[in-house]
Formats: sequence, structure tokens, C-alpha cells
Amino acid sequence: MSQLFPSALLETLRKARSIAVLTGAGISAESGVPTFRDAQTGLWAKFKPEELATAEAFLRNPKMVWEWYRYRFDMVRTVQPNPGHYALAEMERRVSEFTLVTQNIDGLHQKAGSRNVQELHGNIQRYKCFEDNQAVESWAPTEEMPPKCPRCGGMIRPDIVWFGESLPDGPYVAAHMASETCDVFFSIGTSAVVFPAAALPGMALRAGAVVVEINPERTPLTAQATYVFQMPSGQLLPELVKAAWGAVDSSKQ
Ligand code: BJW
Repeated sequence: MSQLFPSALLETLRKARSIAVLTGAGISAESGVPTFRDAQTGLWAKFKPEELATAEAFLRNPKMVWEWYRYRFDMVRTVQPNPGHYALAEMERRVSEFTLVTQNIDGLHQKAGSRNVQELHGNIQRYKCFEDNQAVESWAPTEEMPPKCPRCGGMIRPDIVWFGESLPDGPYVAAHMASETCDVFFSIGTSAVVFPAAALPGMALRAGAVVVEINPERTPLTAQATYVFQMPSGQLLPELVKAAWGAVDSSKQ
């Protein structure tokens, strides 16, 4: 597969001082986590986002929204990183500055060994109080759905970012800075339609970075990206890392 990669790209990667990566649901597809918008298999092929992924939906029907996230929590707990996640962890070991910005809430990048991971949309394995947004670590066993905050009695919700909610400051600032200062920016497995994450590749382009998109389908970014690989990331990324820096350490997989 190495003949797939232009030598100019490999040279740019080897020389890069700073790499930023934006990932979306597609990078976890080969781990068995459904994407959101794929026509047949996407999570929202059957459910409308506005019925499940907003604070208004939670207030309207907290039990249904809680059960939806419990179902996904149980699924995410059983899945494992795929070769795409491991290849990004390996890439981080080869570059002096590396920022992995993810829209995913599944924690698979950390499980694969990535260290500088900025979670823009939160993490399904953390909880917070709906009333005051403070973290909730545990609560007394209960059949109640959703359970109640042990401090104030408010409803407990997953610590993820729904539509209309602000992104967490720290990860968003880090993502912004990495996009504006990187030499190479990767957009991997995202439909590039949800803002503000979808604005990051444009920031990188305007700042002069080489932008690489990896996605089997076209997106609004495709026409502007410097290099486009229309392939599954779990197949392409290990080959790209190998072509640029040498063999991926298989003991880490
Ligand atoms: C593969 C593959 C393989 C498959 N290999 N690839 C500016 C303009 C217009 C609208 C807005 C704007 N600014 C803000 C908005 C509103 C809104 C928004 O963007 N709406 C758009 C839909 C139009 N944004 C927000 O509300 C955000 N908040 C915000 O901006 O705050 C400021 C504000 C406050 C108050 C009022 C207004 C603004 C918050 C966004 C939160 C997003 N949350 C979700 C749900 C999380 C909870 C949950 O999980 O249930 O996050 S939405 C959902 O989409 C999820 C994802 O992280 C996100 C992105 O999806 P992603 O990852 O791209 O997945 P898919 O399925 O779309 O794509 C997968 C891709 O993978 C596909 O392209 C496949 O081809 C590909 N693929 N197999 C590689 N093997």
C-alpha cells in the first residue's frame, strides 16, 4: 500500500514538528461503534438527534434519554481500539508536538495509548449533575432512571456535549491552538458538519498547514484538503505511519 502515499507527504510528515489530528465517529467504526450519520447503520438512522441529544430532550423525557445512553455506555465498555487508534498512538511517539482532538465520547484513543487527547464532546464514562454541571463520581444503587445527584437531588446526566451546549473550555482552547500552529492537520472519520469542530481544518489551512483527510466518503472538507484518502482509517493509518516512520510497534497493539 505504501505506493499510495506521495513522497512529498511522507517527507512533510517526517519533518513535521507539530501534528494535530481531529477524529470523529468513523475512526471507531472498525471497532464496532456505530457512526451517527451513515445512512443505514448510523445511530441516527432510527432516532432523531433532537429527540435524544439535547438538554430539552432530556427534560422532556429523562428516562428515555438515560436508557439510550446506558445502552451506548454498555456497548462502549465492551469494544476495543482498532489498528487506526493504535497507529495514532504510535504517531504521537514519533512527533515532538502532537494533539489528538476527538469528537468521540468512547475513550478508545486513551485505551490505545494516546496521551494528549482533547475530548471536545465529553466522555460517556463520566457523569455530571444536570443542575450545576459538577462532576458526579458515584451514587447510591437505585432503580430510578436517571438517578439523582447525591449533593443536590438534581438529575444525573452523562458528561457529554449536546446540541446547543458549549464545548468544554480547556479542550476547545487546546484544539484551537493546535489547529493554528500545526504543520500537518489530519481530519479522520468525521463528516465535518458539526461545529465548532468542523471549523478546525479550515483554521489549519488558513494558517498554512498541510491538511490530510481520511474518510471513505466525501465531506465538505474534501475539496479543500491537501491530500485525501478515501479509505477506512483502520486500514490506511498503520500503513501511513509505517511508510513515514517505519514499522508500527506491534507489541503495543
Ligand atoms: C469512516 C469509516 C472508517 C465511516 N474510517 N471514516 C455554525 C454553523 C451551523 C451550526 C452551528 C454552528 N455553530 C454551532 C452550531 C450548532 C451545532 C451544529 O454544529 N449543528 C450542525 C449539525 C449544523 N453545534 C452545537 O450545538 C455545538 N455547540 C456549540 O456550538 O455551542 C455554542 C452554542 C451554544 C448555544 C447555542 C448555539 C451555539 C455542540 C455540538 C455537540 C455535538 N454533539 C454530538 C452528540 C453527542 C452526544 C451523543 O453522542 O449522543 O456529538 S452530535 C454528534 O455529531 C456527536 C459527534 O461527535 C458529532 C460529529 O459527528 P461525526 O463524528 O462527524 O460522525 P458522523 O456519523 O457524522 O460521521 C462519521 C464519518 O465517518 C462519515 O463521514 C463516514 O463516511 C466516516 N467513516 N467509516 C474512516 N472505517
